[in-house]
Amino acid sequence: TNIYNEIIQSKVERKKLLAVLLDPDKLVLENLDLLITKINHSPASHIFIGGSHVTTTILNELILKIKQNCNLPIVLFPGNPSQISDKADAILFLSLISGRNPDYLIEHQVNAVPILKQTDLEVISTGYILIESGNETAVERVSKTKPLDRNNIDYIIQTAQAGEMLGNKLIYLEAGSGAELPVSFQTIKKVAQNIEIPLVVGGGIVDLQGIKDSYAAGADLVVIGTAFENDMNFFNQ
Ligand code: 1GP
Repeated sequence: TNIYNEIIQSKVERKKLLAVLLDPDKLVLENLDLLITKINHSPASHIFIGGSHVTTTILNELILKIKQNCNLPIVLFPGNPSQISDKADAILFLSLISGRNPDYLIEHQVNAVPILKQTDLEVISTGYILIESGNETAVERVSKTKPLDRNNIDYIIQTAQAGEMLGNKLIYLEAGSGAELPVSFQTIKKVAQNIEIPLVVGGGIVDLQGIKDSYAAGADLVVIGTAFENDMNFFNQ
């Protein structure tokens, strides 16, 4: 199967997608079976795996364990090239196009190529746009970039369109994990109206209404990390 084609197909059919983001740094392996059961009973369509300090050894083990009991596609959402595992199905090949730090625009991507060439991972070019969300988030700290002004929607649109013109296959509007404010309804709406490629939205979405609102605004795929991390019954509310 081709994960990107399935995302496109869902967009055509207006079927909304949901990714649960698992951070290997925060997972307790003993709880994994229960966690997977909860994911299997949730509306999740994808599992994203990523974090700030992940090592490959844990990553391989974790993915293999998930795959034993779960059929959802596993997509890497890496912070740097050390977070690549050939056990996953695909990788969001991110370029932080809201930032002006060459390391996260192209340097890490160049360094990742020799590793990616040794895997069968499906590589999905993703324009990653960090948007100001109240508090300083890990993405901002780690990438040493400034998020885009959340009120300057025109500039956010322009950034997304630049990503699309450069050949990105997805645009990811990111408020940052644990963000105080999620990406605004208006921003999602305007960006969705102005690009053709699928739109991913995440960061700071803490209830089911937030997911619905993001879909209604035009998000094709919503990412939930912290809320599910804090409450395994999040999707059964
Ligand atoms: C972070 O968009 C994801 O990259 C999810 O954020 O942890 O706030 O759900 P949360």
